[in-house]
Amino acid sequence: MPATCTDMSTPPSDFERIKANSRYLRGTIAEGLRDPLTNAISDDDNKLLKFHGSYQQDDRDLREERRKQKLEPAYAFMLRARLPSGVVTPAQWLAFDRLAREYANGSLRITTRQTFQWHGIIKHKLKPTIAAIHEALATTIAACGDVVRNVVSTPNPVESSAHALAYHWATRLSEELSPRTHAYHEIWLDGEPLVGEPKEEPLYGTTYLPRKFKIGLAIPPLNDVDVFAQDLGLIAIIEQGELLGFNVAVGGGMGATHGDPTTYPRLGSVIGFVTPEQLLATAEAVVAVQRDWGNRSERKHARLKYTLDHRGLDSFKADLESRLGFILQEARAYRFDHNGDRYGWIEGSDGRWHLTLQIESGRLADTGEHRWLTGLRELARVHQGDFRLTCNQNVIVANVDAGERARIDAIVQAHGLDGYRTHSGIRQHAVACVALPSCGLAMAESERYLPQFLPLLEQLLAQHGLTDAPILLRLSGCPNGCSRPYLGEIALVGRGPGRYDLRLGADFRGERLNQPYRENVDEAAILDALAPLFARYAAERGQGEHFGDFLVRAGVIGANPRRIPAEVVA
Ligand code: SRM
Ligand code: SF4
Repeated sequence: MPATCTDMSTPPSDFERIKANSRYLRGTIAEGLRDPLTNAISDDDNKLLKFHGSYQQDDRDLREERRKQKLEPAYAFMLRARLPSGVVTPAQWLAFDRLAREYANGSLRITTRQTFQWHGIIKHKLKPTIAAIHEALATTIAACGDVVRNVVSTPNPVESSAHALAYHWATRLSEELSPRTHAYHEIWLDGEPLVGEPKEEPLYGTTYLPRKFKIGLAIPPLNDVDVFAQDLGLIAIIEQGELLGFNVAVGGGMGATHGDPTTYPRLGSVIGFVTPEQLLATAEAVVAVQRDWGNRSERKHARLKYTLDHRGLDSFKADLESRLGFILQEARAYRFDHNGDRYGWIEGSDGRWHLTLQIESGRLADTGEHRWLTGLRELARVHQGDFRLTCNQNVIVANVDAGERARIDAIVQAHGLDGYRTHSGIRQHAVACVALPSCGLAMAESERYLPQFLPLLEQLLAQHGLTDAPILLRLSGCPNGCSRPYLGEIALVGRGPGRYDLRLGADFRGERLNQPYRENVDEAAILDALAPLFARYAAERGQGEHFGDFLVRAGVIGANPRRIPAEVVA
């Protein structure tokens, strides 16, 4: 029995008590928001607040100084929207941009799950911010918490009719699996307070899920959502322009804890194929099995990946099929080419155009030479189509008439948003998580380190004529893996200030995990380790061979066992 297994007679964790007693996520959040004596809310409410899309944080740059001055930490709230498939209308963009400038820290942050985060909202501004998001016809409910999160999907639904259908299904999933509690309306939108005991949540019950649950839908050949990093990954099977259905992959996840081998990143296992008509029932049943089987004693072992490894894939599938009343079909063949974004203009099948811009670490702000927040606001003022956020933290100006392209290009250029044209291969494929100063779990810098680290790598690569080599670089400030670093050809995972684990050798398609290469090293040691590998890659690589594949073929690192069964990869 794997070490992750916990005796199910172990009492539930404290978090379970908090959920059960919360009257469907109400707790005393409303009262806490009104308390003028502190900028914080209680610990219990803070746990419930996540289900409403927000985290209490404190500015870690100021923590020590405020402690010395015997002041309360600089508390503020992070807020995350729930935007299925990352679709944002220009009107929504303008509303979100205003909130960033008026209530948050002056930036909008595109996340690795194609939505927006606002940082630095002080307590009494949280309610008006959420109300304004609601007015803009969006929501923050279930953007965090032990529920099905924002459903992500290949972010270019207007590229073909099959893409549009995939978007339709991702949105349906997001709606169907949303919590039903009225607490959100009561607390944030001045909805009528409930009298008596609530009777809600047919799927989730009073204790919701044991842990967060993520769903992603990919359309081959693009794996731009990293479908195997999802609790439930769906691979659209399209033949001759027709959406036949979806391969189902379960048990993906990235999070781990340093020094604890009972926690690990895992790629989803493909267990079969369902038709579009079977999709909602299947997703709901997968969620229900995890609801009933997941570990509610030890949150570290509560994700679906541990449930599967503990109970066995076969018994999971058997229970799933008995709940569904049908057998999953054999998984269909598919092939992914890559998991990055396609920069620049692309024409859709209906003759409309889509422009993907690179936004370093997804941070839209006006800093230094960058005028990116303003640039996107200017685009939103004139753009007639919509925007799509990507899981690589970028943005697509989507659905543009051919005649409008020049006007869009001019705004892009005027605000320095056209870097995608000239960026090195590694810069185009770099993703960094937020980390310091807002993330309470960060052990090292990530987003703020990327601008320092990238030029050093670029210099090394240039020495070997590798400036254009597309290499997936992922930085995370801790092993939770919010940038999906275990799927980077090169990845840094934070250990402590200025120190990282260097991991190497994932593939370019999101189908193979990387391996540790150096542990707990500083910048100099990272560059020393990489320099000879770049030299060998330049000299010995095969035609079109990617860096991660080369490292495995050359025996620099062992191939991490691939959990995607070879027979379904065409
Ligand atoms: Fe994450 C926790 C930021 C995508 C795995 N993540 C956090 C928190 C909320 C820290 C906390 O719990 O106090 C971070 C807030 C930082 C801040 O100041 O904004 C945070 N995660 C992010 C974002 C913003 C990273 C980014 O740079 O874009 C991403 C928001 C996604 C969204 O819009 O929903 C983000 N997080 C991810 C991903 C990637 C993905 O889902 O594709 C992962 C890995 C996949 C997975 O879930 O396994 C991820 N975040 C985690 C974990 C580890 C979970 C685990 O199973 O162990 C934590 C910690 C936890 O849950 O206890 C975490
Ligand atoms: Fe924070 Fe760690 Fe996630 Fe980075 S990977 S945002 S440091 S929790």
